[in-house]
Amino acid sequence: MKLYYSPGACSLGIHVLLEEIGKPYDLVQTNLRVPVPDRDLTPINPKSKVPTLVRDDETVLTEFPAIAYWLSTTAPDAKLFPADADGMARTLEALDYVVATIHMTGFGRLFGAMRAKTPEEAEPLKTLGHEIVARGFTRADAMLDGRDWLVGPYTAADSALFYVCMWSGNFGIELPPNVAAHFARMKARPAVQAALTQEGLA
Ligand SMILES: N[C@@H](CCC(=O)N[C@@H](CS)C(=O)NCC(=O)O)C(=O)O
Repeated sequence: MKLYYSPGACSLGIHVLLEEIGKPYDLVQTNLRVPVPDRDLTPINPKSKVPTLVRDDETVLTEFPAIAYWLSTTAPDAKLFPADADGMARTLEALDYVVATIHMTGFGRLFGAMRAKTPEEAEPLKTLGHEIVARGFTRADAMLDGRDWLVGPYTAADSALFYVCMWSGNFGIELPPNVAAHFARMKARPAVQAALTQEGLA
C-alpha cells in the first residue's frame, strides 16, 4: 500500500488511520503547489488530490471517506468503524460532516481566500469560510459533549476532526472546549505522533 500525501493536508487523517492499523505501507510526498497538469500525482489520480491510496493490487482509491471505509473493513481489528449498522452509519455521518462541510465548504473558502488575487475577492470567502468552520466546530463540540470521541468509540471520524483542528491554528480559529480536548486526546495517540513525525510536523 502506498499513500500519496502532502504534509499537513487532509491526507494526514488517512496517514493517522494507517498508523492505527499498523500494517506496512509506503508514503509518497507530493507537492500540491505544482500546477495540476505537471503534478506527479496526476497520472496516478486524475483528480490530482490527496489522499490517494494505491493498494497492493495497484488499484487506486480516492476520497477520504471511501479510503477510511475501505481501510477499516480490510483491517477490522483496528475497529476504525463500529461493526453494527447504526454505528457504521453514525461514523460515516460524522466523517462526512467534517470532510464535506468543515473542510470542503468551510476551510475550502479560507484556502481560496489565500489564493485570491484581490482583497475584494478574498473578503467574502474569508467571512463565509470562518462562519461555516465556526458552525462546524460548534456542532462537533455538541457531539463531543460528555464523550471522548465523536460517535462514542474511537473511529475514523476522529482522525478527520483531527486534521481540521490542525488547520484551525493557521487561521487563528479558537477551538471550542470539547473540540480542544479532543484535539489534545488525538495528539496523545501514538499513531498521531508517528504520523506527525513522519510528515515533519511534530
Ligand atoms: N473530497 C476529497 C478532498 C481532497 C482534497 O481536497 N485534498 C486537497 C488537500 S487537503 C488537495 O489535494 N488539493 C489539491 C488541489 O485541489 O489541487 C477527499 O475527501 O479526499
